[in-house]
Amino acid sequence: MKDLLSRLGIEDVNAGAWIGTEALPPAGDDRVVSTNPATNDPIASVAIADADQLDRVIDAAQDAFLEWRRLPAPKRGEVVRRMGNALRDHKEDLGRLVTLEVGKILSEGLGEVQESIDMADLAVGMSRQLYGLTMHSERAQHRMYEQWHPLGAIGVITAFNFPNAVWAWNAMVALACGDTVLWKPSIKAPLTAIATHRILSRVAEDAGFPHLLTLVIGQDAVVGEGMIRDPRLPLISATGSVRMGRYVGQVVAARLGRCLLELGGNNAIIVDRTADLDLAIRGIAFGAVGTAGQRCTTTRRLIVHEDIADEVIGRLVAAYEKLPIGDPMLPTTLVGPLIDPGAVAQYRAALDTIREQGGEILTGGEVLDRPGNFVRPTIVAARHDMPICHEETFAPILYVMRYRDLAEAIEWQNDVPQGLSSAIFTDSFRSAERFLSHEGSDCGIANVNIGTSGAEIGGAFGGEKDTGGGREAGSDAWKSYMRRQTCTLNWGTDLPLAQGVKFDI
Ligand code: UN1
Repeated sequence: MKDLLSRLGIEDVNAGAWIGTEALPPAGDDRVVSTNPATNDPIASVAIADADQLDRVIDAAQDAFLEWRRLPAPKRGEVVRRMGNALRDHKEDLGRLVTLEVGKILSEGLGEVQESIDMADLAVGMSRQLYGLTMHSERAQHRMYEQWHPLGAIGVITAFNFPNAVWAWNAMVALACGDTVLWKPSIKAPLTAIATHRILSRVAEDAGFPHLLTLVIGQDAVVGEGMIRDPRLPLISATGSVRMGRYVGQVVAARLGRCLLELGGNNAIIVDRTADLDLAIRGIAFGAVGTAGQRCTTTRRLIVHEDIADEVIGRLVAAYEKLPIGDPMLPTTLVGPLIDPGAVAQYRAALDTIREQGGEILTGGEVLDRPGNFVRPTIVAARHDMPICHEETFAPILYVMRYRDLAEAIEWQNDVPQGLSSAIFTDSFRSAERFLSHEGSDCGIANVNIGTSGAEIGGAFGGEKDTGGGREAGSDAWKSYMRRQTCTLNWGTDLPLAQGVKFDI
């Protein structure tokens, strides 16, 4: 572990405020300790940033923006390309650090860094495709078009569960768009942020733009609050709980800033009578158990046709009982720990509530008697009207409910406050199309014969309702990071007014 940390420049005590490669001296004695969730042993600590440091960091990000936006977009893309290569060079180490710090299994830790590399590649292409539309003017010898300009320094607030990739969704695109990026990572995953920030800030420095990336690690009430209130950050992109997003959205709206919110999910898989159960079982297991149930896209509800419910449940329970739980660094492990003892307490509390509300635990339902935050993935025989099925518990708990007809299944799938991801397993063309129609899933993501998690970056990622409405990563998500300008040019010798208005002087 020591070797890994020293290769990534992580020290026993690390700075919590960074302007490019420059670490600001500690503001005081307050430290946050990053711990390994598989043991609860400390890894290293970070001197947390205060409001004055945040102020300096935002100033630096804004000054850097004024320079960076002058570079043509494809040349900015070239810097992003080099960042992608730097991530490739450090993929193994960064992936291991993700696993060490947040406990996801190593193939997911590596996959997360791959997701960031993919984002860099995508953003390089985008840097040549930041296109606007042209419109036909109603006036002779006039031309109308829209163009997109860089927006400013962007504030990116990320959660512990994707401590690298979700930042990259935002940062790689924002950089290509001509913005600079201030990152506030979760204080549960500060080391991944520091290591990533330092690697990519070296690239930025070599390219002659040393302050493209800035980083603050601190308390929500201080640096989070400071960021969302600061008009120097025209866009705040925040990932986390619905409660957090509702607050951030309101504060940023009050200053008429822009928000991009990626909040909770309560994702369901529907399995209809025609489904290929071999596919379905694997899709459900990865969706519900992957990342120990700590993805926003985790499958939390299984809505299964009553005719096949016994078989599906039987096969799932058998699969769950064989799941290798343990050290996430081992290649054979499929279930790592929850992030911290607080998450274990929430898992326990959810189990109590499930029992009170009449749910029956079919497998799992226990905390492992060993160091670290290990819990057994759990399947619950549930009913749609149990209130807990409408909440997001960030743990591997799957609620199974039996339906009679597809209309009922889709109604249940949609009848929760969140609207992130959804899926159906079916071999029926009619069921698939109905699920994808305007009367089908109301989520931002809707899949057929694929689980709810593990989206590729080429599409726009995000969800409706309480999930916050934001879209990140691919497609035209870049538009959130730029400002649109509509331009009308008159190349004639007359000055006609639109809508036929006359104003002759
Ligand atoms: C998250 O949990 O915040 O689709 C993001 C997925 C991943 C991203 C999850 N690509 O599961």
